[in-house]
Amino acid sequence: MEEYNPQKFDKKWQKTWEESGIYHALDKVAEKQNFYNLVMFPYPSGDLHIGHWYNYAPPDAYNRLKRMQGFNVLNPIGFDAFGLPAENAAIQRGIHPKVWTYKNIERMKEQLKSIGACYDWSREVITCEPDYYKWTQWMFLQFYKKGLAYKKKAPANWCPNCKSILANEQAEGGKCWRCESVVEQRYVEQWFFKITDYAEELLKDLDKIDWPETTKIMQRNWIGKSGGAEIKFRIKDTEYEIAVFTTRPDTLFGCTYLVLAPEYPLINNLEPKIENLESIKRYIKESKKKTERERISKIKEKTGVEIKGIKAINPVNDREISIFVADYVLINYGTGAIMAVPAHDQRDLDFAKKYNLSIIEVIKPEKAQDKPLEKPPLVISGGMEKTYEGEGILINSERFNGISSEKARERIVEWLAKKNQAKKTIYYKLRDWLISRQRYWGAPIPMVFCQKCGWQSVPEKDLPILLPNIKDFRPTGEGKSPLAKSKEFIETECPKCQSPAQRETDTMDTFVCSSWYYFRYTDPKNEREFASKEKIKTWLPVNIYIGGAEHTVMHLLYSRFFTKTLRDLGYLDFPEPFLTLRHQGIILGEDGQKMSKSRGNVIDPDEQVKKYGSDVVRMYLCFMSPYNQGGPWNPKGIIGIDRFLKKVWAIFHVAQIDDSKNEKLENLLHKTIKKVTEDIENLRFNTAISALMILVNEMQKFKAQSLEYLKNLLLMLAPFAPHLSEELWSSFAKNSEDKHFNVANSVHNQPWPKYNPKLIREEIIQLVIQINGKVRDKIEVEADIPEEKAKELALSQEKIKKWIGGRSVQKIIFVPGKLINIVI
Ligand code: ANZ
Ligand code: ZN
Repeated sequence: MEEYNPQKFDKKWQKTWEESGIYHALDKVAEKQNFYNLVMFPYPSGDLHIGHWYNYAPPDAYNRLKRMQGFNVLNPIGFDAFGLPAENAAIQRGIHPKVWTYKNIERMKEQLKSIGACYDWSREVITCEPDYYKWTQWMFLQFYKKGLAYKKKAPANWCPNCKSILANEQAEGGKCWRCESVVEQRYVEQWFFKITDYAEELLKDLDKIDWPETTKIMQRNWIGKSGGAEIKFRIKDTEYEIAVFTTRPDTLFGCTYLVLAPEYPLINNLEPKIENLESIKRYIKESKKKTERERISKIKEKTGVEIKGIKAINPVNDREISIFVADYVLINYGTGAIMAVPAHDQRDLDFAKKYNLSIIEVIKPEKAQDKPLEKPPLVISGGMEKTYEGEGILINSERFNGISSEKARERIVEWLAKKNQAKKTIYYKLRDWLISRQRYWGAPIPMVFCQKCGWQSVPEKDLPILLPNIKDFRPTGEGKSPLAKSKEFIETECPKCQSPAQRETDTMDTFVCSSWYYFRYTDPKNEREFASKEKIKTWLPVNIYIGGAEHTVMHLLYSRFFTKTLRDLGYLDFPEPFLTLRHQGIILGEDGQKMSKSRGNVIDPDEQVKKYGSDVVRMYLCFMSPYNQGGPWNPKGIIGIDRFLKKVWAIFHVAQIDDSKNEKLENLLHKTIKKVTEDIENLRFNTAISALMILVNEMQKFKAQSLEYLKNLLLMLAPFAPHLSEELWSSFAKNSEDKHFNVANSVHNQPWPKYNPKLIREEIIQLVIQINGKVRDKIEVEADIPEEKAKELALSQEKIKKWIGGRSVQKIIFVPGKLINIVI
């Protein structure tokens, strides 16, 4: 017998598939339903690692099922080629980013092809190609026209290592997403996209999409909707007022001072009245050095200075209270000022204790009695360690005493609103998306600055604004893009008045490029549009999107924003780009640790392919664990899959053909078809493979095999082991000349097998019926009887009816395949 040697045929089939164009998606196929299957495209990092394989190989099994089920599937791939990752790597190696990027793309393409996935390479998209970024720039211009792109001086996250400004999403927790350096604050002019205009819709539409709940929660928190009120505090003896944002207006009677962010503009206006101006100014200057993360840290001691000479008036009781500047209050959230309630807000309590400010408890952790208390308890202050931040009833709040905090929130705001001192408001934590990068390797921002006319957009006909091929592409470190060094690039004329003007030298955040690539795949060669409306309609929204969870508040949020904006611009008519989203887990080293070169636990997929062939690697990745969990690489596990495929190979090579029926095997076959179909549909690749293993073990017991069973086995293996299946399909067909095997056509073009429900004869089991834990009856039922049916059946048994004897049933516990317990 010829041995299983995938090295002999893997490459052959990959080449055949590529040359025949079998995986090319046609835009319209009569009687076929379109299905857009998308995987996150890689950035050209240099080498395909096992994580890439995990992102791409199991979804390919899913993809192949869809094809065989008769869907017209679009399964494209490309490269997210601009951006910091490629640029940093290029700088480290002293190679030009473009050279580096294209070299990597070439290499990664070869590696990607060795997965044997059915990508439609004819639609490849590379974001650093001018015919792609022309449209990235075009989108910028549409956003600008709509008022969704603007330039503003703003404090921004500066990564001292990457020497560039980062978006908030890329500096989560105060660290650079690329190199983990602690970011600094810089105050510079930057381009922004107004994603905040879509905050509410981005939040609301999460309910419309089938995404992992954890991912939705992260986006919800990132958008951070907060309902509350703005309360106005007058400043004594002036015409000024300070508005604060609070989510707890019910605690107003406990407000004992106000705090302004150091950047709060009113401080300038009040200067003449401030008695300690010097120390205030010093404090403001000091706080500029701190990052936002340091400022809001729960552990770091809170600092601040009282503004002497001015007082605020608490609108609920006209009490005079002090005003502080303190940097635990941020300028870019709410109104930049807060009312401090030390008894019920931990940050305020920490601060109050440090500066010896009074603490008034106003919420008691109790249920409301809905009538005012006879005698409210006394003011409690000092000695408090922990705040009570929950709901309760009001105390020390004059006529609101005894009312629930929820109700009091409404009533106090209504009351103050009449005096024009309060209004309900909503704030979002989401900030506008900062897209300027002072870096070379990105799409130039298509704007021109003219001394006379200000910022002007480049006329659309002049796009793309090409990224010049400059030698010195290193970041300057002075907050300017390397493009600023290229006179040729900068100098241009004003599109409006034709006088000399200068180009914007910042480039766009690479996440702009990746926010719309899935549209381009539908129409990758279009020179007049980013994609025609018709093509977009043909394929989008994406049916299923598979990729890592690490871009949850970046790529996955930005893409939703782009889709909504393009909808409002009239280019499409759906609100969400990705109907279903699934994340793969992470593959760990054999030692259960994260794979890293320094630990020496990295698995190189190329080596594995060399050793076992592509199918074994693919199939092992599908088999090793539930897809969304990942887990440690297990060398024994992959050997197991190797054995399995050898077994399959052997069955096909030693079998005598005998088409007589075998009832038991036939039932198992149909059960397996059902299970494998359902499991792949739900990305439960591991259990689908287990079912195939059971079937193969059973088949192995027979010397002679039925052609029909063999054929069905191959069809089910095709999504997981496409090379082996194709090889056996073609060679076996040649020898057998059987009608079952259509040699002229690839196994991957065959229809997916259907199971016959009649053949899946259910196993009959004994279901025990208990009442209050005591066995009272036994009935015969189908093993997989649904819960409702089992309960109904149990309750209708005469014996059971007698035992219940008209008493009411409290609860019914069902243990599938075993028992039912009726609690009365
Ligand atoms: C008084 C109060 C009493 C508050 C109380 C809370 C508890 P979220 O839910 O995150 O929106 N706050 C408002 N603006 C702020 C800013 N710019 N910097 C720092 N803190 C700010 O938080 C809203 C609460 O955070 C607001 O409600 C305010 O403190 C504070 F028992 O007002 B609260
Ligand atoms: Zn001009």
